[in-house]
Amino acid sequence: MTEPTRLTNRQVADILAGVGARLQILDANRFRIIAFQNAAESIRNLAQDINAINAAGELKNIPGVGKGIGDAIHHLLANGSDPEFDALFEQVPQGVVDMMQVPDMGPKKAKRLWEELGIDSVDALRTAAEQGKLRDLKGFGAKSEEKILKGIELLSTRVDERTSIGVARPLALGMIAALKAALPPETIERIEVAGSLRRWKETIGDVDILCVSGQPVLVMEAFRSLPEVAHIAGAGETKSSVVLGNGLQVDLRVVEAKNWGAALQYFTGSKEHNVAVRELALKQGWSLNEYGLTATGSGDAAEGEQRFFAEEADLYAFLGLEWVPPELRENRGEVQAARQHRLPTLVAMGDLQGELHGHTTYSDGTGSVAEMAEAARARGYRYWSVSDHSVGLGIVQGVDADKLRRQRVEIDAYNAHCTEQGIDFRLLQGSEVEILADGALGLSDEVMAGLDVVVASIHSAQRQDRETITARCLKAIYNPHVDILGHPTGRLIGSRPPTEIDMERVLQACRETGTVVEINANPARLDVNDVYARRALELGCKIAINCDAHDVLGMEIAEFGIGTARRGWVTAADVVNTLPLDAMLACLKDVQAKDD
Ligand code: DGT
Ligand code: CA
Ligand code: CA
Ligand code: ZN
Repeated sequence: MTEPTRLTNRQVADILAGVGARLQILDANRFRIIAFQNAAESIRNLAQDINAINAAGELKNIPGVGKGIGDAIHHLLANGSDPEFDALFEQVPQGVVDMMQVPDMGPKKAKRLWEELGIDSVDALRTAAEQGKLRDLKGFGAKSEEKILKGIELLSTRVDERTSIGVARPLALGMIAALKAALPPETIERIEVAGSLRRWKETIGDVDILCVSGQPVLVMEAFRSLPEVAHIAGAGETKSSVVLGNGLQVDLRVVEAKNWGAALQYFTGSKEHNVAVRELALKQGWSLNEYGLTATGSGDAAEGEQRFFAEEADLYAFLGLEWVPPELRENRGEVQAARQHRLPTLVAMGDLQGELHGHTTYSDGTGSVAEMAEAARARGYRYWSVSDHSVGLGIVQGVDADKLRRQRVEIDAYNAHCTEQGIDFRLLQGSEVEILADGALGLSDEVMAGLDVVVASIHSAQRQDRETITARCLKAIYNPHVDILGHPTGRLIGSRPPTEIDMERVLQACRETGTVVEINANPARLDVNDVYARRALELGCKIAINCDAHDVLGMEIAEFGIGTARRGWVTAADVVNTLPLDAMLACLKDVQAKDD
C-alpha cells in the first residue's frame, strides 16, 4: 500500500472551509457550520505542523477544534481523505461554493440558482445574467442581474478579502487629496482616515474616512464621483460607501465639529479597544458613543447630561487616560498603561538615521550603488548599507568575494567623495547572506569578517519542518559575523504563509547572541510582525527597521515598518538604526568578544 500524501496545514484548512461552505449551502445546523469555519481559520493561522500535533495526540488543544472535528482531522491525516467530506464535495460542486464569493450572493441564493437553474459556476452565472435568464426566478429581476454582473467584475480584480496596507493607504490618501481638490476651498474643515488604516494594521478590511464640513451633501456627491469609484454601495446625506476598482470599500462619514473627538475615537477602533474604553467610562458614570459621553446617573453628573469633545485627546483626558496612539489601540494593555500614564514614546519616522538592508545592481536591485546612496541621502539618512544577495540564492545572481571586492572600491570612492564635499553620510558595505538549506551561509566567515554589516535571511527551502528550519536559522544566528536576522518568518502577506519556524527559540537566540531582529518594512512582508516585535523587546532583543529597497523609490515604504514597530510598542531606543553611525556600529555583534 502506498502512504497517503501528507496534508499541509493549508490543505487541511481548505478542506475544512470547503466542508463549512457546503454545509452552508445545504442549510445545515448553524453551529456545525461555524465549527468548521472556526477550525479552518485556526489551522490556517497555526505555526506548528498539524501532522506533528496529530502525532502528539493534541489536535483537541488547537483553539476552535473540538472533539468531533478533531477526530475527523485525525482520520483525514491518516488516510489522506475522509468519505463523509468526499461525499459533500461530490454533492456540491466547487463552482457553487465559488458563487458565494460574489458580493450579495449568500448560500441561499447560490443554492436556488444551482437547484432551480442548474447554474454551477461563476462563469455560468455570468452567462445566465448576461442572457437575462435570472429574472425568471422568483425574487430576481433585471436589477439583480446587473448587480451580479458588477459583483463578478469586482471579484475578478479582487486578490484577497483584505487589502494590503501598502495598497490601501496610498489609495485612501489619494482620494482624500482628490476630494479636497474637487471642492471649493474650506468646504472640508477636517478630514482623516480612521479604522484599521489609522491603526496601521497590515491588512485593511475597508477604509474609514471621517470629515467635518458645513456642506455634507456637496462632500458626499464629490466623494461618490471620484474616478477610482467603481460601484456605489451606499449613498446617504452624511455617509457614503463606495467600492473601488480593486474591490476595496471606502466609507466616508461627515460629522459635526463638536463631535469630532468622539467620532474619531469611535471609528478608529479597534472594537476591542473601544469596548475597554467604554467599560471604563461606564464605571465613571458615562456611556460613550460616537457623539460623546452621556451621564448614566450613576456618577456625579445628572442623568442625560452630555459632554462633547472636539479633540480626541480631550475625551481620553476626561476619562483619566493619556492619549493613546492609534497603533496601540488593540486592547493589548494600552488602556491600563494610559491610566497609569506610562505609555511608551513610540519610534517615529524622523528617528531613523539610516538603513542596514538594501540592494543594488550588484544583485537584483535596479539602482547603482551611487544612485541608492543619493536616494538615502535625499531622505536625510546618515548611512545606508549596501547588502546585496550573496551567492546561493538560485535565480538571483548573487555577490561572491570577487564581486564584493569590486563593489568595495565603488563604495570607498563614494565615501571619499562625501568626505571631500563635507557631506555627513557614509555608505556601508554589507551583504544579505543566504542561509542555505543546511544552515551554512552563502559567504565564508573570512569574507563576512570584512563586511560592515551582515544580514542573514532565508529565501529557499521554506517548507522545511519546524525543527529543521529552526535549527537552520539558529546556526546562522550563532555565527559571530551575522549581525541581523532578515525578514525572519519569510511570509508574503496574502500569498505565502510564514515558515514553520519556532520564533520563540529564534528570538531567545537573538537576545543571547546580540543578533538584531529585522522589521522588514516592505508592506508585503512586515516581517517580523507587530506581535513578534513586541515579544522581541520583552526578551531584550534589538530591532532594525529596513526597507530592503531594490530601487531608488524602495525607501519610501519605511513608514510601513515604522507603523508595524509602533504597533509592537517599539521605542526609538529599541531600534539600532535610530543611532548615529558609530554608536550603531558599536551596537552590532562584537566579533572580537565572540572570538575570545
Ligand atoms: P477592518 O475594516 O476590518 O480592517 O477593521 P476596522 O477596525 O477598520 O473595522 P470597521 O471598519 O468594521 O470599523 C471601524 C471602527 O468602527 C472599528 O475599529 C470600531 C468601530 N466600530 C465599528 N463597528 C463597531 C461596533 O459594533 N461596536 C464598536 N464598539 N465599535 C465599532
Ligand atoms: Ca475599516
Ligand atoms: Ca468600515
Ligand atoms: Zn533583501
